[in-house]
Amino acid sequence: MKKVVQKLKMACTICLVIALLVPATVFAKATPVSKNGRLQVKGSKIVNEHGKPFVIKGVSTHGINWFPQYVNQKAFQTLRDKWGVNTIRLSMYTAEYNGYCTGSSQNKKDLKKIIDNGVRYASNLGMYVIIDWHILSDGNPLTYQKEAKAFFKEMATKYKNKKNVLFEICNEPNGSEGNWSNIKKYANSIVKTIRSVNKKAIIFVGTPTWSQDVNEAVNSKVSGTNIAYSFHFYASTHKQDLRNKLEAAVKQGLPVVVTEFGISDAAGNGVISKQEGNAWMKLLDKYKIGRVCWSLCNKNESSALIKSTSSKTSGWTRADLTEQGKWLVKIYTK
Ligand code: IDC
Repeated sequence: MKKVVQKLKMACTICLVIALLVPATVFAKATPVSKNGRLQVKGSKIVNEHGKPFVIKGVSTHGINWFPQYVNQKAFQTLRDKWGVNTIRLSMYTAEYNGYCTGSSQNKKDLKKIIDNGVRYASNLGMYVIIDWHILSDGNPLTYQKEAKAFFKEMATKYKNKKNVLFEICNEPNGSEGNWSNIKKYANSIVKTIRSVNKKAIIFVGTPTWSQDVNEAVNSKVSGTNIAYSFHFYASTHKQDLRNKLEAAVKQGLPVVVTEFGISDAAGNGVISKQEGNAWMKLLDKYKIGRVCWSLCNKNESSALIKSTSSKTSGWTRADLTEQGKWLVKIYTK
């Protein structure tokens, strides 16, 4: 009996010593990035570092120029732990709302600081982060090509060792000058700039007509590796004919990610359609297509995820969420 007690004591001491020696990080929660590592484009799919399909489940900020308060670590943690989100998109308007290319040089610095904070919070939490060059009223990406080159050179250099940083180089080309020929010209040049310092990060290229015409890219791809194409939809406006367009492109092998969507109308407002939203999710699930929902803010519009009456910037409960917000959490956590 004495011997048994002695052995038990010994075992306890050993356990205690091991527990003290093993650093706390070993016990840290597995995160999307710790489990999946660097994402890559393989055929028409986004895969993890083990070559297995990875589905981006993201939330986009509204313009960080407009709603910077949501770029905080607690917010991202709520998204990761309570909403099932693995990716944050940091949207930086280039023209509107103190846009990067239209504001002062102090404004440029402020915006880059927000991006830097956002990347740090996402990295701390093991989440992916998309840096989005949010062209919109500047429909032709060539309009601010010079600024984009300098910006992406800086970002690609700064984050070249970060596995979790992805680049979206033109949110939504539109208008007659936002055509595929101009987008390609722009993309080839930006891809070259990024690749001169950063060989591997995924680059998303927007497509004509507010990132709907993925068909244009099918037989006319941008050269390089780890490049995918953006497709955007707003379910209350965009329905089956657009789903057909997306499906056709994916069937032809085009790597596509829905880097922005909502279930409101295309203006980001009006009635929402959960029914159309569900039909879209069914299609995206079928092909394991990534998706990022617009937007993390409390603006009084139906595409906002937080109610305008809630001023919380993290730790939201159901009562703080809009109809789209509640729908999204249900979809992402099911
Ligand atoms: C919308 C915002 C809205 C803002 C408007 C104009 O929700 O508050 O006033 O932009 O800047 C997009 C764009 C995205 C739009 C969104 C909804 O990428 O910037 O945000 N949308 O209209 N493409 C299709 C829809």
